[in-house]
Amino acid sequence: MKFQKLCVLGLGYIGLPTASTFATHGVEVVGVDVNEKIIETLKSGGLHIHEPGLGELVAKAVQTGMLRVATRPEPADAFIIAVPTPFYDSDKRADMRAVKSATEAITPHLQKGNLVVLESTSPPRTTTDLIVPILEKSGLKAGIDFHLAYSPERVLPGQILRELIENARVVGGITPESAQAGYELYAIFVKGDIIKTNATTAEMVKLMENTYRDVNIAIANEFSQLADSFGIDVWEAISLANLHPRVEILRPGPGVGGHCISVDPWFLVEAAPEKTPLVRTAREVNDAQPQFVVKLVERALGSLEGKKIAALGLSYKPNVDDLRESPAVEVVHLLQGAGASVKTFEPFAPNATLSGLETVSTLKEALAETDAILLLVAHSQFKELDAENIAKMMSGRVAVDAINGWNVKQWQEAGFELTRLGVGK
Ligand code: SAJ
Repeated sequence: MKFQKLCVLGLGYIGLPTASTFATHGVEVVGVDVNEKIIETLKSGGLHIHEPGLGELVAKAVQTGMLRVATRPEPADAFIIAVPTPFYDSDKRADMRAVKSATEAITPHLQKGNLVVLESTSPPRTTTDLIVPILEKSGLKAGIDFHLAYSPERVLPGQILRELIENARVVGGITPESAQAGYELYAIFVKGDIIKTNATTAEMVKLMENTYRDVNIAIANEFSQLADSFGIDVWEAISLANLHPRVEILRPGPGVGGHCISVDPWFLVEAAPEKTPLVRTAREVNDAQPQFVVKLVERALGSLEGKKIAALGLSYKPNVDDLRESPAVEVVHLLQGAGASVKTFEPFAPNATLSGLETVSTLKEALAETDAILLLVAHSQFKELDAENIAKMMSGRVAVDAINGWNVKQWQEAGFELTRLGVGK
């Protein structure tokens, strides 16, 4: 198939890099977002998200005239849907409203021979059961008059531009011809293998990948609680267990955050509640981990009431600025709920304002007159902190390390009583 013009719906962490990459590979791209602010920002040469290298890529795509942005789709050879699929907090069901309305926006422009690809992470059977009926309102038949495929995105935030091109890509078509059309579209820039399958398998692949990771982190977190009870060091035990050639235990921590791994397993639970006891329990174990961190801090300080704590890190993982679903934020809320007064410092988002949180923009401000220092995110700059220096900046000598980022000896020598997650006495 020839793809001269492409419409990408949703200009977020996935859509914008995808649109720009196609544009810099010779395809005319219209990037669509319903958020007018985003469109204005992009039109004026700005960027609404942070991702290394993305600014330069977008600028290049725009300057060559191959990328335009708009609030509505227009006729094209192919359409890619890359809008968010969050979940409803109340019952953890997938919120498919953005996918639905993006699909509805394509329908009037759909022509014979077009290809539509859904990239948004979605519950199994979304492509066949939700997307097909909406697109067929055009009067065209899916799989006969137009191609339809699902292709999950598997890039890691922070490395999106490289992984977009190099990662293996799964393309699931509602017919073999649709899978082939999807293959030809991504072959424009993907250097990794492109594997064809059916749409529902491709949907499951994405959910299985992130659920696998969630379950594996859950067992690491459960081990951290067991180690605490049995008076051993989970970090030592994990490194010894990992000497086994077929064992690879992940890292415990304050919980699992981000907009993917802490969300996607719920799509499986929603789709088959009676068949997912393990998946559900893993989610619950990871969601309970912030509470465990709070217990550690309480143990270290005797009580939390009226105590002053400096919390280091708010992002969902090291060296990123993304605060979505972050367990660190949850820990701070819980500490405050238990009567502590917490100052938070997030060097990757120094100006972030989060409701109910006291954020400061320097370490010095965070530490002034505090009883305890709490490490929540393993940012490189936090791991390298000098304990002697820290001691001079705060009044207390209590340190809690929730992610195994600090050297025990160094902190003890600086006079700290160091409590570590997963290390019992
Ligand atoms: N975490 C741990 N212990 C570990 C590893 C991670 O507690 O040993 C925590 C992190 O701190 C973080 C969360 O898990 O809070 C998730 O972080 P991550 O780095 O594992 O993954 P994400 O959410 O940044 O990106 C994932 C990736 N999926 C997999 O690795 C299977 C990525 O490839 C996907 O594209 C992305 O989800 C997505 O969009 O679904």
